[in-house]
Amino acid sequence: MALDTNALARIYGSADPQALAAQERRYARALEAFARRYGPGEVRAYHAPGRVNLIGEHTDYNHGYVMPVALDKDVLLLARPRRDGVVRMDNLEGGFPQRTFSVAAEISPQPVGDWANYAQGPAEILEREHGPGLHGLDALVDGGAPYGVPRGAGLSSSSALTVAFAVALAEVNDLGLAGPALADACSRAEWYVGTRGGIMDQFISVLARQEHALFLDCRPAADGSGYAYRHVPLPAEYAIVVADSGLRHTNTGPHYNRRVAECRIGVRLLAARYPGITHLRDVEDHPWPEIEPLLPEAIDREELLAMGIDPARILDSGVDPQTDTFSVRRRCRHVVTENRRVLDACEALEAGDVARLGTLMNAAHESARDDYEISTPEIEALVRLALGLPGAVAARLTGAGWGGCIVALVAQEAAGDFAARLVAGYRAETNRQAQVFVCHSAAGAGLVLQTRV
Ligand code: NG1
Repeated sequence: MALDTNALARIYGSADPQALAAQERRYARALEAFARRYGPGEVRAYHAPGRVNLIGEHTDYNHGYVMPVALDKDVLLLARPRRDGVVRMDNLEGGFPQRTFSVAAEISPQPVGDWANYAQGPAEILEREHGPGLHGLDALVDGGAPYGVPRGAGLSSSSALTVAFAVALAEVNDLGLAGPALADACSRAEWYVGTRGGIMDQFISVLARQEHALFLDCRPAADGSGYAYRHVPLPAEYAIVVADSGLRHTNTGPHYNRRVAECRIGVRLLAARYPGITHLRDVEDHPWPEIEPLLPEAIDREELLAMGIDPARILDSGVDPQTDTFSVRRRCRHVVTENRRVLDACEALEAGDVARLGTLMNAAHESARDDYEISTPEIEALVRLALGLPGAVAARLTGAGWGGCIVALVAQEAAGDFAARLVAGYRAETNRQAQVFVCHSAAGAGLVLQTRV
C-alpha cells in the first residue's frame, strides 16, 4: 500500500484533484515527522473523520434517532506496532504533550482534558474485552488545521481521535474488530473521559460512506444484535455547508451532563404512568399532548427527593451540584419531537424532497434553541444570516451546542457566494471570524496506507 492519490481518493474521493494533492503532501509531511520521532521502519496510517449532524440533536443518549454526515476533516494517526504493551503518543501540533502509558497496566485517569485520555479510554476497553496482553504502539497524531477536525466546535474531534486510536490498536493486534462492534467499543471508551454522551459520533466516524448520510437508530436491538442503521444518499444538487462560529464549548463541562440528567428525570416521572420505560424513546408512540401534563416545566431538588428521585445519583458521574432546578418539560419536548423530525427527514431525503428536509431542519433549530436552550447569540446570528442568503433552504445549530457550528443546506451553484456573504455578514454583526467550508463527505475510519519510512 503506497502513498498515492488513488489510495487517498478512496478516502477523500469527492474532493477535487488539488485537495487530493494537498492531502498527499500532508501525509508525506506526517510520515517524515514520524521517522524523525521514532526512527526508520514500518508505519501504518489510519484516519477517522469528524462529522456534522444534519438532524437529531441530543437524541442519541435518549435512545433516539440521528442523521450525521462524515466530514473530509479528520484525525490522521500514524502508528508502528510495538512488542510490549507500551503506548507512546505524540502530536504534530503544539499544546499536546507527549504521553506514554501501558495498555496492560491498570489505567489511572489523567486529569480530564488531557488529550491522551482519548487513547487511554479505548486502550482500556480493548484490553479488558480482547486482552490480556495487547501490543502497544508508537503513534503520531496529525489533527491540525486545515485538514483536522476543528476542536470543541461540535464536529466530533474527540471521537475522531478515539476512533483513530481504537482502529489502530485493533488492527495492529489483529482483533478483527470493525464496523458497529468497533464503534460501540469507542462510544463506551469515551465515557472514560467523563461525558455521558451517546453513540452518534463514533458510529458515523466508523461507518461513514462517501456522499451519504447515516441514519442511525441509537437504541440497541433487544436481541443483542446491535444497532439498526442505513446509508442515505445525499442530494447532488445541494451542498452541506458548515460555518464555525469560533465559539467553543467543552462537553465535559456541566451543561451537557445536566441536559442528560433532565431527560432522565423526565423518564423517571413518566414511568409512574408508563411503567417499565427506560428512555424517552419509549414514549414515541404517545402523542405529546398526552405526555406533556405528566412533566413539570421546572422541578427542584427538594421536590424530586420527596418523590424518591435523587438528582445527584441520576448520572453515575453526578450532576452539577449548583443546579437546583431542572427544566424537564421542554427538554423532553425537544427530544420527543426531534425523534419524529429525524424519521421524517430520513424519509424526505430518501424521496429526494429537499424542501421538506429543509423545513424539518429549521424546525429542529427552533426546538434546540427554545426547548433545549443550547444556542448562543453568535449561533443565532449565523442561522439568521444564512437563511437570508440566496440558495439556502435550511440552517441550524449542529452538535452539542453552546457555540460551535451551524450546518446549512445550500443549492450547489450558490454555495461559494453563500460562504463569502456569510463570513462578511457575521463579521459585520459580531466582529468575529467564521470559518465556512463545504462538507465533502469522506469514507469511514480505517487503515489508509502501510509503508516504510
Ligand atoms: P459534540 O457536538 O461532538 O460535542 C455531543 C455528543 C453526541 C451528541 C451531541 C448532541 C459525545 C462524544 N458527543 O457531540 O453524542 O449527544 O453532542 O447531539 O459525547
